[in-house]
Amino acid sequence: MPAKLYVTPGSHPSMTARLMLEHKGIEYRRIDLIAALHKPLVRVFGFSRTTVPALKIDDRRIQGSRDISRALEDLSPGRPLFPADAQRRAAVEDAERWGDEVLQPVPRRLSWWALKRNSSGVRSFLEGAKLGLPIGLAARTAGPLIWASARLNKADDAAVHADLAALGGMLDEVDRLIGEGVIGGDVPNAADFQIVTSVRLLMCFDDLRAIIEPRPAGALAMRICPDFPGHVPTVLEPSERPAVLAS
Ligand SMILES: N[C@@H](CCC(=O)N[C@@H](CS)C(=O)NCC(=O)O)C(=O)O
Repeated sequence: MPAKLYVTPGSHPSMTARLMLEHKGIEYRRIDLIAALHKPLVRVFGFSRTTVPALKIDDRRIQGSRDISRALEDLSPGRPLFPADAQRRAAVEDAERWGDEVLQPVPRRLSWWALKRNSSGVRSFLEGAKLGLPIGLAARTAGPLIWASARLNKADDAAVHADLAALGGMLDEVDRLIGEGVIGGDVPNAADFQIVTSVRLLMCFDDLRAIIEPRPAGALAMRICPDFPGHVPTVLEPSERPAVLAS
């Protein structure tokens, strides 16, 4: 039976899992769930936590993009996600952890905060998703779920303003990892797949795309993850535009 990957539209770690499964050439069926409603649903499907990506493969249930990268590596060692050399592997694992713990929450908070401010882009995130209802209807009724997701992710003005202030440094870190060859090689590794989906989601924002696109981080995100449905029109007030945007 093919693997099943539970995702939500616009979920960047879900895209990380999709890209890793495709990299490994593992056949899978994608199950799209509606954000916020997915939290109880993944529990109903037998997973222990409430997050996506959630992968059912060979009767195993694995949650979390970093646990998924390791499980895929064990199940299918071809096209490795981690270098064989111990020192290089440690660098990739560190970068993957940073991508998961530090970078990943930033585009998540920004997305829910921005959609709460202007929900006109919500339909674009649903493109291609099979939610069991027409995407026009899903988009029109998304208001309470956007509000709930913003609240669940603590995506308030203070958190988002801090994220915007930190964004330039985070993009510098991605560029540094590329410069040092930890990510950005000819064949992507687990840290590439972890980090580029966050950068790619940030590039869905009209407010941010132009400053990310010319950077090594932007080029790498477009190379590894060219297709990421979603478009967030300009939402930032001039006073909220981070220093990185002003330069
Ligand atoms: N960092 C973890 C967690 C992913 C995560 O937080 N996913 C969000 C969607 S992008 C989610 O399912 N949130 C629901 C929750 O926090 O309960 C990973 O990379 O898998």
